[in-house]
Amino acid sequence: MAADFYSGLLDEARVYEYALISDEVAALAAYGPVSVTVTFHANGGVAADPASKPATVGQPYCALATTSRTGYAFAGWFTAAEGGEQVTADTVVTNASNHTLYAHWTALPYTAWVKGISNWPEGADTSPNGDPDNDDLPNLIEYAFGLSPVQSNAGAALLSVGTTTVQENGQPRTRATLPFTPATTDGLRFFIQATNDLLTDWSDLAEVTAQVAAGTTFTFTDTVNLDAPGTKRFLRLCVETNP
Ligand SMILES: [Ca+2]
Ligand SMILES: [Ca+2]
Repeated sequence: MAADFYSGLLDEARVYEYALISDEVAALAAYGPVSVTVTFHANGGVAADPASKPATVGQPYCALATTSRTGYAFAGWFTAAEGGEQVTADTVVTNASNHTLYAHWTALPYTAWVKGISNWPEGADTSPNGDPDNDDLPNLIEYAFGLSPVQSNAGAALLSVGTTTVQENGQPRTRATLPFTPATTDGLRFFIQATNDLLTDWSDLAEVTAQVAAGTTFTFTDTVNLDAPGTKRFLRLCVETNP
């Protein structure tokens, strides 16, 4: 009646759930490998790949599923949708029942800001490019400059193009400047884009993320001299979330 004894041990394992001690795991393994199905619950993320996999009690989980979620950083697989124990590829399987692992997520700074605004209108587009207050400032710009995404800031002077004189080969040269003062740099990247005539596409001129600090005016100085007759230059600031 070895088969009865075997199933009896399995029942005992179910009672213990996650709390099998190593001796018990070894005892189970001694009667042959116990296979379970591990299901991956993305918990708000895109469907896990794979959706499930077999695992063996007493052995490590090995490769776990992948998933992702816009605006969030993956924080790992856990034994519960909230809280629970973290499971990694090296974690030894002690749950002798089929079970589910849940993705946990950490909100990225922009997402945390969105969640912190309590009075979004019903159905408002809270994405970085959304503009529910119709002030022509995308939500991401409102975040970067400390404005309200639900209250119009139309006409706010966030950028002011100017000029400065630089010395080049001992000669004074006039160049365009673009000063701006972000309220935060948390989770953001800042680029300067330029075009000579507005007819061609804007192109990235410089990434200035490392030089920009919250609450401090950063002045970008262009690379093109404006002294030659007919020279035109257009600069703009581009803000992106930092994945
Ligand atoms: Ca807006
Ligand atoms: Ca606004």
